[in-house]
Amino acid sequence: MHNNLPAPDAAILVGVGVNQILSVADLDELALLCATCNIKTVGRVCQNRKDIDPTYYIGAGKVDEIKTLIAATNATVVVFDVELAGSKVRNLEQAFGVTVLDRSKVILDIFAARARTAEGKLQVELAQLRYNLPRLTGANGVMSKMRNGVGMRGPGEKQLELDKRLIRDEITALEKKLAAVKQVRETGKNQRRGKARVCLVGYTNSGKSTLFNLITKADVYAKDELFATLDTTTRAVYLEGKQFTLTDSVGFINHLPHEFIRAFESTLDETREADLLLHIVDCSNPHAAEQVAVVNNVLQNIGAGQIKQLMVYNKIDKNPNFSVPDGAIGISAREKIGIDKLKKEIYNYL
Ligand SMILES: Nc1nc2c(ncn2[C@@H]2O[C@H](COP(=O)(O)OP(=O)(O)OP(=O)(O)O)[C@@H](O)[C@H]2O)c(=O)[nH]1
Ligand SMILES: [Mg+2]
Repeated sequence: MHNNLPAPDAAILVGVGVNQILSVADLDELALLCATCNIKTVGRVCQNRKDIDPTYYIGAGKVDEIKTLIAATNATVVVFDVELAGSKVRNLEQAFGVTVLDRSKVILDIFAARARTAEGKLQVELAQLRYNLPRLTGANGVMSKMRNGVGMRGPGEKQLELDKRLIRDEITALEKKLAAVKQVRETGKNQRRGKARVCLVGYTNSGKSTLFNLITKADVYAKDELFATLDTTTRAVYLEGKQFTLTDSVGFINHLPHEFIRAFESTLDETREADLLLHIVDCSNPHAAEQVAVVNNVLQNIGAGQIKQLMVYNKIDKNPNFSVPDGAIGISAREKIGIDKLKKEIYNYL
């Protein structure tokens, strides 16, 4: 027996553009998500098509091409940058002979590894169960990814029905637990009543926690990785005699699994009930404009689309020529540039 850490999984990433043109460069973000899960990218494949293949999502020719690539690269997993139905995962695994994951699964796994607080853990567990439920099958092959043991038992309709019922029961139990945690959170909220609430929102890795720590002198985990923050932290801030609370929370990403939005209901409550949103954008990211649209879309979805936003373009040190749009502010949370101006804007709003 060796004590060595397991070798990272080697993955082939697959992008599928349905009625849109994708290139392998569009798989950069998925590669980063995979790296966060200790999955190394060894190959990238894209296919653009008019519609989804009913068996494999991608065409049979592409399936063969990927099979060859798996053999050539010794890949142990194939990761699709789309959400796959359970039946397609099954068909693809049969064709490839290795594990098949989709983007949502990777994101949920990162969340599971990151959750720290009791509430965060419950929320992730709930999201995972909701993701797993429609994907449960009677098959219990070695490639089954039901890691919590449920669904690992034998095939057969009866067993499957039983497993589904177990999961549904577990979902109900988790929902109850979360409701209790939410009650405690509400009490905390009452104590903060009367103070204006300011919330940091933005794409993952845009610098929310770095700015939060700078303004509140807190010590929230901030790192160059996707979804460094999962739990919500709120601190009181005093600004020249005026008081407000500042909240740092989970970042958003393109194609956020919808299970996430439902499960993170209570975390997202903080955002929904904010008086002002500081929308943090990484202006050094080439996809900054797209990321702003994604964040606004999620805010719409969670019912926070109407809240007043102050656009804050961060990491200006990395992109000094960036032209900050009217009404927005350019800052560097790390190099402490533009922070006084930002505080002044917040002050004026209060
Ligand atoms: N160059 C530069 N890097 C920054 C700046 N602000 C933050 N960073 C870096 O960007 C990375 C992400 O910062 P975080 O504060 O963790 O970002 P976040 O928005 O909280 O990310 P998640 O919690 O993962 O959603 C870290 O490596 C920071 O050091 C900045 O103004 N300039
Ligand atoms: Mg963070």
